[in-house]
Amino acid sequence: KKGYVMRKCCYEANAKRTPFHKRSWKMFYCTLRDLVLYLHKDENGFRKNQMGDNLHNAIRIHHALATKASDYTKKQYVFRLQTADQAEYLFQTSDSKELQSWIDTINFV
Ligand code: I3P
Repeated sequence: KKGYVMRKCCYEANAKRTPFHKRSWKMFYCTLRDLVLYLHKDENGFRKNQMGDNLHNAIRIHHALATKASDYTKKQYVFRLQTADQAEYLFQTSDSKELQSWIDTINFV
């Protein structure tokens, strides 16, 4: 699965709260491959380097959980991703169909 999403970091590994200057929403071209979610700047970045422009922008989703973030009311179509190493992110998708599709893809790969 591939597509543009907005992402916000909430917690880093080991449930460490993301510092204020790193908590803003950012757009990424997101691709899921081999249990890793790669976050590229744009589609160009994806074509140039299929493994990710930046390995820091790769999220391992083995034993991760995606759920609708119904408690987050500032934006629509947002899901929460909790990773095995206890990091946590919010992702905003474009509509309810995309929302469900990302959640299912992440949880059932
Ligand atoms: C963050 C930015 C985020 C906001 C976050 C801010 O500031 O405004 O949009 O999250 O609030 O810290 P900055 O741009 O300086 O990084 P929301 O959009 O969810 O409000 P937070 O600290 O309450 O997560």
